[in-house]
This record gives sequence, structure tokens and C-alpha cells, in this order.
Amino acid sequence: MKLYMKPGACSLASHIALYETGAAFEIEKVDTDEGRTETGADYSAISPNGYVPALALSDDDIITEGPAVLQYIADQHPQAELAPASGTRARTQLHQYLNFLSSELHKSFSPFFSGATLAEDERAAVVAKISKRLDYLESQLADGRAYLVGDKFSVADAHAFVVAGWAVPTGVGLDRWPSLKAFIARISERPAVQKALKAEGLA
Ligand SMILES: N[C@@H](CCC(=O)N[C@@H](CS)C(=O)NCC(=O)O)C(=O)O
Repeated sequence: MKLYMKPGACSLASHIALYETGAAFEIEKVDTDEGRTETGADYSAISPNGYVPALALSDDDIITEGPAVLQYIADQHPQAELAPASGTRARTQLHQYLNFLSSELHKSFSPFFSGATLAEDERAAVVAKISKRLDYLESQLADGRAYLVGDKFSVADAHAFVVAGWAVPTGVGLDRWPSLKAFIARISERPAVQKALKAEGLA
């Protein structure tokens, strides 16, 4: 099993999930601008949309899209308890968070990663949209819960840690969202998170 990734990108959530399972896996970095992996492979032949993450189970069996990769990892390693059982209300809640994180929060950050320099009013509009999404996460965590779904760490927490965590390097900051800030600090202490951050050169 090989995870195609970029340091600090959304693929970090899958990287964390893999460490949480204890399973053996490899990683390979992708230069998404160049469309090449670090071994020189043409990434478009591996993942046609050109973005990370992609999880290769074999040369011709590749899973793409973060929420799908995360749920595959969780479902293949039930002992790690990274997702509630399929068909339960809690599993639907997990889907809800994964979808929100990838389609709403993640994409709100995209203008910061486009390489373009944002004018002041453009930046303010981007920050306003991100803030609205972070308000939602704050409202979910404000009751003091340790995790997004139920009383166990799940792949939704790994995804939230990564995507909401981008508030720091982009300068949005997390001070306005104290429950979320505390959640991110707590999740960062997990051994699997520390291992993934170290492997990506971020700790
Ligand atoms: N819908 C995809 C989006 C993945 C995505 O946007 N990945 C970013 C890194 S966080 C990327 O590889 N961007 C480079 C590109 O789009 O070329 C998912 O949820 O997995």
C-alpha cells in the first residue's frame, strides 16, 4: 500500500490514519505542479486529476479523493476504530463531517494555495468565508467534546486537524475559535499525528 502525498497537504490526514492503524505502508511525494512523483513517475497515470491523496493498493487499483481514502483505511482496519460501523447514524455523521471538511472548508482555503497574490479585499473575502466555516466547527466542539463523532478519535478528526490547521500558516489564526484551537492542540499530541508530521518534515 502506497500513499501519494505532499507534505502538509490534505493527504496528511490519510497519512495520520495509516499510522493510527499500525499497518505497513509506503509514501511517495508528488510534485503536483510538475505532475511527477519523487521517483519520476508521471502522476497523471496514477491519479488522473493530478492531486493528492491517492492510495495505491496495487499498480492498477488506486483510490482517490480524501474522504474515500480515509474511509477505506478505517474500514480495512476495524481494530483501529477510526470510523463508526457502516449504516449507523454515527457513520452518517462521519460522512457529513468529511464532506463538509473537503468540499466546504478545504476549498475555502484554495485561493491561498493558488500561487496568486490576493488583493486586500480578495483576502478579506477569503478569510470571511473560512471564518464562517470555522465558526461551524467551533459550534460543534463548543460543548467540550473530545472528538467530532462520538467518544472516539475518527478519520474526521484527522481531516479536521489538517484542514482547520491551515488557519495557522495562512495567517487566519485560530484565536477566535478557542474550542477548535484546543481540539487541534489535543489531536496534535497523538503519536500517529507526530509520526506523520515527522515523516513529512513538519515536526
Ligand atoms: N477533492 C480532492 C481534492 C484534493 C486536493 O485539492 N489536493 C490538493 C492538496 S490539499 C492538491 O493536490 N492540489 C494540487 C492540484 O490540485 O494540482 C480530495 O478531497 O481529495
